[in-house]
Amino acid sequence: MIKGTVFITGATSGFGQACARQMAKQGCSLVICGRREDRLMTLADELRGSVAVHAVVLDVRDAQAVQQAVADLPLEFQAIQVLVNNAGLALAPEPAPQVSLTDWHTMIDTNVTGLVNVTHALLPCLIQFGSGASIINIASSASQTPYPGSHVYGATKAFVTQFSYNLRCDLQGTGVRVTDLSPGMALTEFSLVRTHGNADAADAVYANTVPLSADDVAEQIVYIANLPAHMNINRLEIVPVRQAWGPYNIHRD
Ligand code: NDP
Ligand code: 8X3
Repeated sequence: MIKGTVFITGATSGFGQACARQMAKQGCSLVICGRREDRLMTLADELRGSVAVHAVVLDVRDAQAVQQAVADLPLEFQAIQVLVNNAGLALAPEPAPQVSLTDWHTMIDTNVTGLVNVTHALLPCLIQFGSGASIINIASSASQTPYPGSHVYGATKAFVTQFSYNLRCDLQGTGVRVTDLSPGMALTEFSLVRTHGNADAADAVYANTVPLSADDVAEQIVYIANLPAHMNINRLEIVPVRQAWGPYNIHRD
């Protein structure tokens, strides 16, 4: 049962937005973050009809801004029970030699450094909450399944998976749970971002198949956060029925 506040990064779109809406239905008070202020405020206005919402325009890559945002949390939002480390992105689905170093850095800065920034800033709150608290890190099926064009993206998500496991070791005895939630293909703005705004290329990713929806993933987040306090899911990988592994790719002369 969620009695405290749910802190969601990347709430302006996709999983984070769906999660905010579903957590609001559970009656949870929310801290929602993202860089796009207009979207964030629209969501906050929508949800304030039912629950308390604190909206923070935040770039997770900025460690100082993250620390300040946590320091500035109004008293009523300080009992953080659930951290949903969701903000993240893939860039450039092209093969590695064609990808700019800037895109690689942006993925590392967001998916690795940003997630670490938020986790570090909120650990004291989560430990203070203790039994029943959860860190839910959104990794990806790409953290364990290599594929062409995943290069740094999949590697950042492998970091998220291993960081989740390692955190569990260090949080033993605190009651704080850690889960790596790893979705496969899901229809959000993810592919639009990945293709640098190429709508046709993004639509092609989801054409003639049935991806997960943002709500499918948000439901898993709500489920994990609501588990009895003595239970921890270490890793939960969810994929569409239509997504399965391929064989090794053989290069032939
Ligand atoms: P979306 O693009 O729809 O949402 C991404 C969210 O991350 C946005 O709210 C965006 O907000 C936020 N974000 C990105 N960069 C930053 C930043 N520097 N600081 C703060 N917020 C940021 O994609 P998804 O909902 O699909 O992605 C959510 C997570 O799920 C990501 O970590 C992604 O890697 C992962 N994932 C996605 C899958 C998919 O197929 N869709 C599958 C597996 C995992 P804003 O731009 O306003 O800052
Ligand atoms: C996103 C899922 O399959 O595009 O993490 O890597 S996939």
